[in-house]
Amino acid sequence: MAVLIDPEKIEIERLPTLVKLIHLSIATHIFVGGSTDKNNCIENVVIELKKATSLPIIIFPGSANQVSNKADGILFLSLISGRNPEYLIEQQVQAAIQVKESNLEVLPTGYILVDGGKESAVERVSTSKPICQTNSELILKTALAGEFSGKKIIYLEAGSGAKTPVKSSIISLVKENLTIPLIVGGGIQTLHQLTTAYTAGADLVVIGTAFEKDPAFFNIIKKEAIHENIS
Ligand code: 1GP
Repeated sequence: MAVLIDPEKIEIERLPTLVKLIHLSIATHIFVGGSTDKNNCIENVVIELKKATSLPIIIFPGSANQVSNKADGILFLSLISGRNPEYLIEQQVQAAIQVKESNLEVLPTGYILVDGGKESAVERVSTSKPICQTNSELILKTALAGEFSGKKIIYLEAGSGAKTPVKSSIISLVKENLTIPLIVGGGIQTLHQLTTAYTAGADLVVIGTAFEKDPAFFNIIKKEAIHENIS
């Protein structure tokens, strides 16, 4: 499981305490990023996290402004569910030299926004529409097009704070047809939803909002997860 930290939403002084809680949980990765980073604080957040943890820190950027050489890797995202060139290729071009000159592990990722039941920040910022979860064929075709275009990961995103996470039937369908890893996130707030996503075939599940709402959430996940044998 990956914990998502949005630099815009976290107070930097809280990070050491937060990391202790993350260490109690089953998290294997920390993702850092957000649809916006108005105060340009991503680098400071990464630096503070690196002081406190040896878990891999992966940038999950909302734009080319969110590249930090201090992290371990970057999801080099292309919003392939949308048709806005800004998020298909323009931001990537803007970030390219900085990424090239960094030591970041580059993880080319096909990012697919599906409808999570309310307008997401990704939808608002990218001005691109999510794919309806009833249109499983389009979601699958988009994921396959991502793999065939050379993406190394597909990320199925219902949007941060989604009312409806990605349906298990969608996760299974995409997973069965891909040969590359599948990340799933958006709206996962309970252990049941987490286990459902993994059982359906997610390789990594990302959780942000549930942890922001209740910092004890991952401790609960740890205790129950051991019981249910998730890792
Ligand atoms: C959003 O997939 C992530 O990009 C996590 O979503 O904040 O709803 O957990 P939540």
